[in-house]
Amino acid sequence: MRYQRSSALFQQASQVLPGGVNSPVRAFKAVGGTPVFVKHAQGAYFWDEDNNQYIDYIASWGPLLFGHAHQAVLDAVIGRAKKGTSFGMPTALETELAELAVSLVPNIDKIRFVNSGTEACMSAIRLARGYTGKDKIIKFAGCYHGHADAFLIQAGSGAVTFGSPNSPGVTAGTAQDTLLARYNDLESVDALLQANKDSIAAVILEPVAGNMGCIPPDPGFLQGLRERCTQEGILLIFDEVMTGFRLAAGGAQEALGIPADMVAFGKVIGGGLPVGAFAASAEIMSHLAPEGPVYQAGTLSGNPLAMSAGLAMLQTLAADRQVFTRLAEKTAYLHQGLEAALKDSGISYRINRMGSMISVHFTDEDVRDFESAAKGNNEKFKAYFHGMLDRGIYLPPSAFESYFLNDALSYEDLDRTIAAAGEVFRSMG
Ligand code: KE4
Repeated sequence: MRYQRSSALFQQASQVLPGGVNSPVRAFKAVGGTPVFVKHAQGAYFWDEDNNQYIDYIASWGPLLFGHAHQAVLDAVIGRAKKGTSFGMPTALETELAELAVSLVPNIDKIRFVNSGTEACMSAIRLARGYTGKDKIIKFAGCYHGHADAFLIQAGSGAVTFGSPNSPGVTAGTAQDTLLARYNDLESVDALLQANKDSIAAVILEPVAGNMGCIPPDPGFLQGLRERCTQEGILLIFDEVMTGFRLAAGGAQEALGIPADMVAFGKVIGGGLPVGAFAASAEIMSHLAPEGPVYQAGTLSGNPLAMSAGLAMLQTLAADRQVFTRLAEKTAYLHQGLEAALKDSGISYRINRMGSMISVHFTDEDVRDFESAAKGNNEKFKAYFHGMLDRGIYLPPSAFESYFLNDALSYEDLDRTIAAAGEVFRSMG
């Protein structure tokens, strides 16, 4: 592969954009090398500025369930743009998308649109605190809920795992209200519940983790959280920015059968345009401004251009529920192919998968939380990533990310991917 144009563009970008990108993971820091710059994309493929073609396994980090430039979304956005892109006034489109989302997702009566998953999770936490009158939240090490201060917290020292900032600019004051538990470990939650009686507003987690690679919940984990939150009067918040409208039309609540008190969305709900959302019962949402006292606002929230993309996306998946089965089957096929290629390679590995989310970990122990995910051999991951990139297969440029399959992927694409992986694993072994 030639990367001259991308390299030149990265140099130029780095003069005026911090790190040359507008979101850190794109800069290839975790895998080294120079990020490829995309010129255009269609279906399961994109072409970089050097005209190299790739099979895309990130799908814009999840939004593009049906692949790039899906006709229904294009038609909606192009048609809508001609009528004006944003008004700062209510439009019927917002209601139409809200009604469709509420009809698809269990346990929600009302929804508020924002512009990113970060905004959705940040606002959900504020609403939970306003609704319960309590300050602390429990999150899980390795789960990512966007870059709001309350979430940029890592496990601190101390037996009860008080949070400490994991980014400059996040204050100790903020960190003290974020408690860290271990994913798939109900005992770590119980310790925090005991040590913080009557002061926890919410537990927030990715019901299927995708930011440690893909980590499915152990059987009983989510049910255990549900029971504890119900018992303690704590709101259970599912961050479904990744899983929403991807695991099922009703997201993880439907796929896993566990009811949340509040749900945050992003990615698919915007069809590739900036949309986030958070949703809950009418009772909880009645506390949100202007109906209630918890303030939240946004200039471009619900703008008709983004709403038109989200509506086209949700209408398409609502009318084609088989897409979730097709995606799960394609992901299982890829899993089997990668497993077959790895089995005789002499390389230690684990593959985690749920629905159309999958990740490969170069380790000899099961990956079921951040600690075990962090034991993966990153040198092997880098070799795998670049070996696949050079063969025209674009994987997430970090071991702590999930693949996101899209429905435009054909079985020929999957076979090409598996064959490329076989070559790479043989070169790594
Ligand atoms: P955004 O603010 O990036 O739209 O959403 C934040 C967010 C919230 N919750 C979950 C479960 C998420 O995965 C995300 C964002 N996901 C990352 C990929 N791991 C987006 C890619 C990026 O940061 O550039």
